[in-house]
Order: sequence, then C-alpha cells, then structure tokens
Amino acid sequence: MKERTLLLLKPDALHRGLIGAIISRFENKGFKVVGLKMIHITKELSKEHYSHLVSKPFYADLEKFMTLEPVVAMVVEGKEAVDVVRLIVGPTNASKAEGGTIRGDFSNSTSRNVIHASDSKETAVKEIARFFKPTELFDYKLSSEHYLYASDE
Ligand code: IDP
Ligand code: MG
Repeated sequence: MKERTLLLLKPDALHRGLIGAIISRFENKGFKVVGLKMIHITKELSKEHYSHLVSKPFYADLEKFMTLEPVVAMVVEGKEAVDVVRLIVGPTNASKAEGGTIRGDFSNSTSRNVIHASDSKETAVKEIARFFKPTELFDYKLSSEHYLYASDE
C-alpha cells in the first residue's frame, strides 16, 4: 500500500512562483518527499517521457515548453500514492478540473497545466528511474506516519 510516484512541476509552475504552494499540497495530505531537484529536460528525455504523445499535433509545442526552462522533479511516498496524487492533481484539461485540485486551482489550460504525475504503478516505477538515481532518493521517518498507516487500512 505504501507507494512512490513521480511529479514534475512544469515550467509554468516555476514562472508563476507556485513551487511552494504545490509542494505544500502533498505535504498537507501526508505524503513524504523522498526526492527533490531542479532539472533541465532535454529533447531526448522529453521524447522518452512523452513517447505516447510524440505523434500528436501538439507534441512540438509540448516539447518546446518542457525543454526551454527548468522543471522541479519530485518523488513522493505514501499510501496509494499513485492514485491519490492523481486525484490531488486533477484531470489533464485544467478547465474541467474541480476546485481543490492543483490543476483546478492553478490552471485553466490543457497544455500549461502546471504539473505532471505518473498515471499508474508501472509508469511510476519507470518514471522514477528515468529522473532519479537510487542515491538521489532518501528514506527517513515522518513524525506523522503514525497517523497515516492505521492498522485497519
Ligand atoms: P497527464 O499530464 O494528465 O498525464 P497526458 O495525456 O499524459 O496527460 O499528456 C501529457 C501532457 O501533454 C499534458 O499534461 C499536457 O501538458 C499535454 N497535453 C495532453 N493533451 C493535450 C492536448 O490535447 N493539447 C495540448 N496539450 C496536451
Ligand atoms: Mg500522462
């Protein structure tokens, strides 16, 4: 039940000074940040990460957007992290995202939707390995973990 998932705070989140506000959402929910760094995504890495989208008409714009400016890459850990993080993030088209989700509160766009999150457990394993070396991931105990893993869940 304890899982890890990958997040990328996209260039629009950095430009708009939203890094702290976004990271707080995951901390407030009880997730533990186990990896965090600023990186520059190359065109090659973009093509690998968005391999399911390279043939789409919007891919050129997506690649330019994701590679021109730095992003913040982050791994969070917690109960059912992959699914719960996707719920906190909201749907791809932020115009349809509910208030209370990150995309619902911070974006009104499909392409500039401030954040990426892995979409399945299998994808999360691949994406964490794509962006983080094992030595860049850290294990420590949150004092609140006691509340997060109740014995009846
Ligand atoms: P996700 O980010 O919610 O997982 P994906 O379908 O994996 O959504 O798409 C990856 C990213 O590609 C989106 O977050 C968005 O930035 C961009 N994107 C997806 N669909 C469209 C579109 O129809 N128009 C423009 N950009 C899109
Ligand atoms: Mg996706």
